[in-house]
Amino acid sequence: MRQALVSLALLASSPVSAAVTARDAQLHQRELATSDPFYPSPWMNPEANGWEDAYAKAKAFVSQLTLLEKVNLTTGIGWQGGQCVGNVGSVPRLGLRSLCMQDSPVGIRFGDYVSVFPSGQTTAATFDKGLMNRRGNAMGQEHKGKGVNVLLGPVAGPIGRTPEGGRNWEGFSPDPVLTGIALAETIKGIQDAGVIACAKHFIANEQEHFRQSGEAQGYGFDISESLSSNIDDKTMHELYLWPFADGVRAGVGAIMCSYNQINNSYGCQNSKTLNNLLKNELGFQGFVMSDWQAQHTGAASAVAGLDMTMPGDTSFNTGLSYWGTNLTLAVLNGTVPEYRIDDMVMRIMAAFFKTGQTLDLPPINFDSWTTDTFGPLHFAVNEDRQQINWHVNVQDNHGSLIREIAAKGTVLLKNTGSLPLNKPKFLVVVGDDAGPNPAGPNACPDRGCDVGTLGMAWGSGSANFPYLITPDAALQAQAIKDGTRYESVLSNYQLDQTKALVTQANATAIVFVNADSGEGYINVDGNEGDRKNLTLWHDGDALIKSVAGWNPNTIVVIHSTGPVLVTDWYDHPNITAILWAGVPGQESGNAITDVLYGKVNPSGRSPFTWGPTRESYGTDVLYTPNNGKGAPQQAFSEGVFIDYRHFDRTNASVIYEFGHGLSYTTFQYSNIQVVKSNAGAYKPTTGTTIPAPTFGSFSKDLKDYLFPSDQFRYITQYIYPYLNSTDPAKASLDPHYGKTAAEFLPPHALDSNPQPLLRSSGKNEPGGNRQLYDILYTVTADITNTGSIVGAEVPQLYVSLGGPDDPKVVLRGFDRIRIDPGKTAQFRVTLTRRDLSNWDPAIQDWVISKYPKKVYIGRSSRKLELSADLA
Ligand SMILES: *[C@@H]1O[C@H](CO)[C@@H](O)[C@H](O)[C@H]1NC(C)=O
Ligand SMILES: *[C@@H]1O[C@H](CO)[C@@H](O)[C@H](O)[C@H]1NC(C)=O
Ligand SMILES: *[C@@H]1O[C@H](CO)[C@@H](O)[C@H](O)[C@H]1NC(C)=O
Ligand SMILES: *[C@@H]1O[C@H](CO)[C@@H](O)[C@H](O)[C@H]1NC(C)=O
Ligand SMILES: *[C@@H]1O[C@H](CO)[C@@H](O)[C@H](O)[C@H]1NC(C)=O
Ligand SMILES: *[C@@H]1O[C@H](CO)[C@@H](O)[C@H](O)[C@H]1NC(C)=O
Ligand SMILES: *[C@@H]1O[C@H](CO)[C@@H](O)[C@H](O)[C@H]1NC(C)=O
Ligand SMILES: *[C@@H]1O[C@H](CO)[C@@H](O)[C@H](O)[C@H]1NC(C)=O
Ligand SMILES: CC(=O)N[C@H]1CO[C@H](CO)[C@@H](O)[C@@H]1O
Repeated sequence: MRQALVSLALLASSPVSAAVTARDAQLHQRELATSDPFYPSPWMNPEANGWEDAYAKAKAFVSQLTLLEKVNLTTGIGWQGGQCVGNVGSVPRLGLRSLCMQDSPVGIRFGDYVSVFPSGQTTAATFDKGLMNRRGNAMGQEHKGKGVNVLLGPVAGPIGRTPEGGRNWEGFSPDPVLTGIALAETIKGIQDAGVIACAKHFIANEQEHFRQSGEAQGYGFDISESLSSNIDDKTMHELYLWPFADGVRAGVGAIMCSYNQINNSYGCQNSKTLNNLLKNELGFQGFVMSDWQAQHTGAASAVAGLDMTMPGDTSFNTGLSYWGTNLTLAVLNGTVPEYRIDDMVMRIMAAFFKTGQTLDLPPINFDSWTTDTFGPLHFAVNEDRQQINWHVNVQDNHGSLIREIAAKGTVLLKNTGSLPLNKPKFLVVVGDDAGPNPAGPNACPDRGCDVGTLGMAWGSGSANFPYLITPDAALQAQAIKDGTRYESVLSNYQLDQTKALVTQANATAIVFVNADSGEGYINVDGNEGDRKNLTLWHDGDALIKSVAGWNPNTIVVIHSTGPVLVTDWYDHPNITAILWAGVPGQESGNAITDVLYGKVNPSGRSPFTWGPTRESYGTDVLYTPNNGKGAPQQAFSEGVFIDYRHFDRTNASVIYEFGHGLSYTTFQYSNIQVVKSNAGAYKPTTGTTIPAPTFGSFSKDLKDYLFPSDQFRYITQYIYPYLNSTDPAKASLDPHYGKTAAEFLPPHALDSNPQPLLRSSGKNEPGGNRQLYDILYTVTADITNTGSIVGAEVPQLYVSLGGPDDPKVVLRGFDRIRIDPGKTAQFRVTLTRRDLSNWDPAIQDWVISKYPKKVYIGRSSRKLELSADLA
């Protein structure tokens, strides 16, 4: 079963449980979704734009490598085998140490003296490209300073198909254009700092439940395969793949394939998604790395496009690998063609050189598995005690950037005039979420609890706080400065004490509430990664309603990993302001104080819709297996209609729409202008690739691949490229060893001839056909600050593509513009061919439909004050 490559094989072997429910039986009656094979795996293009120098350097290096050294670079050394969350083998002969892969998208997981940045989702809410870039760059610098080579972020999968999705906060927004821009800016920032970015998780990794069968079994679900995300080709292109195209165009060096299956073929061996979509159509030149234990086959994953396996062992700490020894054997016996292993290593080393890294790497100066200064270099097996932590402080002055992003990512959802605060007479701050975790900000491993203020959500996407400024601490400091009387009740349940305070004359009440989520391996209060509901935690609704019942000036601040239901109280007359402060990172309290007091005039915009009920979103996590013991089937039948596209489809009412956010000043929109450019007609790409190149040569004598005998220091459980025996079947430890390539590889998997280019791909341009990015229109509008204080506005441009199957409008551009009172600024967006196209599955290309198109500019997805035809 594990060797099944083509999904049909998997289908054929899917056990039908006797206890299937009626619904399950129905599912079995129809055919499960399948994924078409696409082979051979594309090899690098020496002329790919932006990669030419890197290619030349990689070629010079890879040409010197032996097969064993090549295999070393593709295979992790095993879980907790080295200092980072992932390490590959080294090339001592040429002076290259083990490359270090490290979480996370908000900082350095398991690091000390590191910063904790606002979440991706909070950063998206700034709608500020410059801040997205600077955040990426600052995180890149911190990783660089610790000796990390690959930063495992940013995230575009999940994109946020369902608001309950546990890891949505790690990504940016359910809108693909906002996510695509944020992903690209973060990648550029990280890679400018000299570290490879790894965009993840590719692709359709939209929920935590059932992402790995083992994890699901741990929760008591009897399934043997991971969830399958079943997506049609049009939805794939117009929604889920879109941001990754921006990432590839930005030059991302690595992409992580995901745990889930796509159309019943695993993310790390799906030749359609990896070979066809990513490497061929998008022209991705970097390397594909597996998520941790997401690899399920050896040769099959190699020919399907996987380039690096993480953390290298078949499952944690087996000491065995699908690659390592097995990859050496597979190349020697011809199951994996020589050009494929060469291409894997070319991709890894090209990404390495492209980001300015050199062979004389500084040492890794931290350890993921202990904060002790001295400890085992190989933690899993407690071997080689030495200094492993140098406690290098890499924070620089990133705290001020973190504060700025968190403040500018805070969304003022409602304000009837109580904000900004100006030396209030008496401030009462209420709620668990205003205070500290009494056990410390890092008390819960990987932030796997919801105690105290929500500065960071849980899972591998977290990092250790160097400090955490709570709202209580920062607001109290401000109060003391202002001569404001200040009291706080840092609990949701001290209602008598709370009432006694907020009913006093002159009291302004600020209620802090939250809702948390995270990665599937941690269960917090019955939330197995994904949220089990969309309500506030710790009876937050009851607290808000109580306080608002007692106090006429109640301000609510929400920290959360996505939308929560505010339906019961958002229009309460005593609730004078509501703010969403996302997941802000270490400067939480300072950032919210800046906004509440008007030191930062709010300009954050909601990167998702606030629906009235859970059901109103039209999508939800699949919480119960629906395919017997086989892979649960998640049909993405809503197509591109997620979030605001869904609500707009039926003109359904929402509480706060996508793109909504208020300011302390006012803006007026006027004077939309559309200028058409002459881009010429679209020309499909034609021609072929070069034939598959190989670099260097290798011996076919198995004796040359045995473990080095002379004084070789063998580390227990370590994954090596070597053989234990010149009998390949013995060396592989695989009872089925000897199956020929023809027996288990699909047609063309070994083909090294020049391959036809796809019409939608670039000749030499990563990201797709160059002409998809031709500018067809430039749209401008004037934005005037009609209030009396300086502020930033986030004008948004939406397009109606006009067809019966198209969303009412789709976001295509935005900016965050600071405008002085009384002054006018110009908002300008260029619209590309891709922006105005639909994916046509029949011709396999982007096409501009015949339907009339319109452009809208406004302050949110539902406040579209200006419009014009795109003629
Ligand atoms: C999944 O199946 C749908 C329906 O046949 C197809 O349109 C789509 O391209 C497939 N996607 C993948 C990745 O196999
Ligand atoms: C492979 O990597 C291991 C671990 O870093 C190292 O000990 C070994 O020498 C490397 N093998 C080769 C052939 O370079
Ligand atoms: C080789 O791969 C097979 C699975 O394909 C696995 O059972 C075996 O343990 C691996 N061998 C080694 C030496 O890691
Ligand atoms: C080649 O090696 C791979 C990896 O160990 C193994 O799975 C396969 O059965 C081998 N095939 C032949 C023909 O020896
Ligand atoms: C404080 O409360 C008293 C009693 O209600 C009222 O007279 C006074 O105007 C209030 N002062 C402020 C600054 O709100
Ligand atoms: C929703 O989940 C949270 C967190 O587990 C819990 O505190 C809350 O009580 C739940 N809400 C409802 C209405 O069950
Ligand atoms: C608003 O607050 C006042 C106390 O100032 C209270 O009497 C009133 O009932 C509250 N309004 C609502 C709708 O709860
Ligand atoms: C959508 O709803 C709004 C507000 O309820 C209403 O004004 C508008 O006419 C509706 N539009 C359509 C197309 O139904
Ligand atoms: C996979 C495997 O068989 N590994 C063995 C190779 O040889 C070393 C040294 O003799 C053993 O310790 C490994 O277990």
